[in-house]
Amino acid sequence: MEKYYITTPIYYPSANFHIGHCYCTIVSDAIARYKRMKGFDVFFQTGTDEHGQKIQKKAEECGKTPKEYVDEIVADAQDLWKTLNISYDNFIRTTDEDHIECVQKIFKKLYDQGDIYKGEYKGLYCTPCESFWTESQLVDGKCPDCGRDVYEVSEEAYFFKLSKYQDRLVKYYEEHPDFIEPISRKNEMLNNFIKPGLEDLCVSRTSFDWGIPVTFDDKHVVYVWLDALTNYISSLGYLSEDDSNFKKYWPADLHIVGKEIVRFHTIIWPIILMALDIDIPKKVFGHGWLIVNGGKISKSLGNYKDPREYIESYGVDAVRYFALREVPFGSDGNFSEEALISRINGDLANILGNLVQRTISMGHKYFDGKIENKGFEDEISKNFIESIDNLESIVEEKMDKLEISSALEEIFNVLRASNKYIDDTTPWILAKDESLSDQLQTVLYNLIESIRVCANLLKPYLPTTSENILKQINSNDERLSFVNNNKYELNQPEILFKRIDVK
Ligand code: ME8
Repeated sequence: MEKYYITTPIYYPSANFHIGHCYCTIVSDAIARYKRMKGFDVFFQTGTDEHGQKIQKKAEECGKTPKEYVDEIVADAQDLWKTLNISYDNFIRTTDEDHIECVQKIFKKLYDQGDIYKGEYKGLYCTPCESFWTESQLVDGKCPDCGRDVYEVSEEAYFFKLSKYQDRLVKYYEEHPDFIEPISRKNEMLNNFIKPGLEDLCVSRTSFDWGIPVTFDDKHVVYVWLDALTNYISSLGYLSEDDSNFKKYWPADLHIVGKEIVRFHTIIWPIILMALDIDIPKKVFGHGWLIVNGGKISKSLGNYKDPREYIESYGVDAVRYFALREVPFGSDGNFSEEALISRINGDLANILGNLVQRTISMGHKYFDGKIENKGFEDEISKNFIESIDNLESIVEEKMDKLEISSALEEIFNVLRASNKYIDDTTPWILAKDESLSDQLQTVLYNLIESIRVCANLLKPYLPTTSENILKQINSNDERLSFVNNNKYELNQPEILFKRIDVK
């Protein structure tokens, strides 16, 4: 069985999880489910990035220890992923003991081989914010975060020799044109960061202690990005006694990341891996952001809602469908409740729900729910069946290019064509003539086959709805093409998606 290792970023448990975080996780889940459906041995990982100054501060503000603080948020995140039907195989926390050990071993290894060295960090410092800044980052000469004075500081720190690997990285990009997608993000990396010259990276801090201690110099904690990126291999047992998962699943097939962290995943991460002499992930995909009312999602802007509220109001698959369908994967997109409702009414209720409801009702009305293929053929039906048969390979082509919205669009085109097939074949007229009974039954059979194939193809995206549809047509046939000789005994139809009154 071919393996497929897919990851989401590991999230900071520093603020409430919002619909933007769900976006990335839903997309990754749909890809993981799709690959499983295609017979891959999938390892799908998500998790939380729990160290660093930011989290230490938040915890202090809440009067908790950092660990108490993150434990609560992590439990909440896991609850949210469960509600969204996220089928991860592993949830990693950077406070897990085996992760900590792995990071420490990597740090020591890189130090021993001379890729990490001790030096001095020189820069500008804002004491209240405990942040380092460069001259160009200041706003009117003051801290860009709090507006207070900064002063020059030097802190003892360890550095990682990024610069030594610059040429190898560029060569890697050239030899692996699919490594970074979309292509615009690769150009951005090359032009904005690599061509001006990579500087060695500060990889330890001494001014706070909520981090992984450097084993041989314990006033230092490991820089949070070195800690976080390592999650992708620590979870597989890299440098541990049992590294069988590492041997099996590494390199990752796909890291899905937001556009603002592409830099960490396509410059720092591959260089760490080069220094460790292990393979580089096959692909890093930098997706866009979900924007709410034209801006970032945040409590202070008043546009934040707990994603569970949307799920309670509209159902989990409506939220999943919106995330997957509305925005072409890679671009930014606007999230609004109006747009969500419009997708529910337009696609889920009118096209999908309506088709299933109409077809099953006619099956009961005309044949007591017992439907089989009576072998009637005409041009309209032939074309219709052909479109059902072509769908699987079209969806595959789109999914291989990570064009998830287009894959869904194609499935909905067939669902739309199924509604049109009803209008074209007019079953209610056929039903008036006893001698056309076989023709009528075949029309309904073709429709149910279309529903069956589409429901199976929709499983990665709308798992609950697919299951519900297959239950309604009483089928467990998972084949993804038109089958001639199924026999159906339909269950009663149930409404899949209620139309939402916008008022
Ligand atoms: O960056 N729309 O964590 P994070 C789409 N811990 N995606 C969004 C979004 C939005 N409105 N807001 C956030 C981190 N995201 C690090 C990752 S990986 C080794 C370490 C995405 O919690 C964001 O783009 O700040 C990022 O990919 C992910 O959520 C986690 O963000």
